[in-house]
Amino acid sequence: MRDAAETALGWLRRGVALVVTPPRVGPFRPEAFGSRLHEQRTAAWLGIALGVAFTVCFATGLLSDLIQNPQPWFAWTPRPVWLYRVTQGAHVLTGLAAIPLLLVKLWVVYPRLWQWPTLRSAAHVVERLTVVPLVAGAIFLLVTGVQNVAYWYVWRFSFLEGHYWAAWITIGALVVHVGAKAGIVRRAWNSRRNPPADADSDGSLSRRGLLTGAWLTAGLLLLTSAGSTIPALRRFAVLAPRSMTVGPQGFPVNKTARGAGVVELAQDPAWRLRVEGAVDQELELSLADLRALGLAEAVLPIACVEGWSVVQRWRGVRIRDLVTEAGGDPGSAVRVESLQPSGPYRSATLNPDFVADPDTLLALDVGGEPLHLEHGFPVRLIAPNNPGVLQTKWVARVVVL
Ligand SMILES: Nc1nc2c(c(=O)[nH]1)N[C@H]1C(S)=C(S)[C@@H](COP(=O)(O)O)O[C@H]1N2
Ligand SMILES: [Mo]
Repeated sequence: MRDAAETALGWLRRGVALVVTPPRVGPFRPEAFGSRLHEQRTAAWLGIALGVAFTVCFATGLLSDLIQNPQPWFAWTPRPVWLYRVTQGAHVLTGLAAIPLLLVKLWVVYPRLWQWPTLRSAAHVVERLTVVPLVAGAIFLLVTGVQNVAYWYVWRFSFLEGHYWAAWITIGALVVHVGAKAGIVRRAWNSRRNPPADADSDGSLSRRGLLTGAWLTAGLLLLTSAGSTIPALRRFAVLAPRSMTVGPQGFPVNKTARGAGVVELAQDPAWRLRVEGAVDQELELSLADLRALGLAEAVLPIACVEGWSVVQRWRGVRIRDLVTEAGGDPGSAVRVESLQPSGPYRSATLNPDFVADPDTLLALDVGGEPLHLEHGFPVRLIAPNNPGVLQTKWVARVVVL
């Protein structure tokens, strides 16, 4: 009994000793991480860049989510027509640029994992613990984002839900982290005019060299990816999974007709567009009937959530004309439904601003020819400033709400 108590006390003493004095082995040796590059100012500058990238990425991602899942307090607008193209391009590009920055940052700070004493105060404990969701969340977001852009759907969970909740967790942890590191960041910022001497006479990589390398890598990644949404950069877009000019009628296809299960339905000569919900009338219109209504023209982008976008010249029937034709109120909202039997993007709801917009079309033609089956033949929705996922292809029904 006494022996046991003594053994326990011995263990306790050894435990306390271990917490107070660091073991002097492996990564715990004081000289284990000799490089000057593992220092606070480098970490702070990378942190500032990552903070900006993740904030832009978070805000644009949240916006995209809101547009796709509208809330009572939020109404997206059809003007300016290019806005979603810009915000979603920024979402994907800031995420991509964050990849090399995060890797360099983790390399700069990882020696701190072995710092002694591990835990100094309650605030320090909280700060340390939030690093876990911060790093795990950031890596999760960047990896799943890249996989999604590359159509590499390997997860068992819903990408949208996983990405959405990880974003909230990461941004929450980021706020705590920025709060804890504000002093270090401020010092780095204030010393930007006269940075401390960067003795690189020994020929090893300097602090400035490391940072320049990080900015250049991020820049190169942007340059070689942004061409899927910025036409001027198209010829550099070697890393972009989709080219703006490759596909039927000279632009990409997201969901194929076969993938959507509409190959036969869309080419059936008996196809009619049904317009429902207005008073008690119900219209059934053939392609010839639609052409006879008169076609309007609009030059509008398709802006996919995956970051690519492309502007095309569309011709089609104005949605608001269809609503009036069916005896409906032009101030209504409208749901557009596809022939596609199932899938999350088989229908889209247009709020009254979109219905009223003269550029919101059920398009029959693109680039001067009838739509290719892959682009939504016989008719597809094309609306200004509308996310690609809501530009419903192979439309069967328009419901006035
Ligand atoms: N019915 C239907 N329409 C759809 C989709 C879909 O899955 N089903 N995908 C959308 C997505 S994600 C995009 S980006 C655009 C792309 O249009 P495109 O394939 O003609 O380029 O179509 C949209 N229309
Ligand atoms: Mo898309």
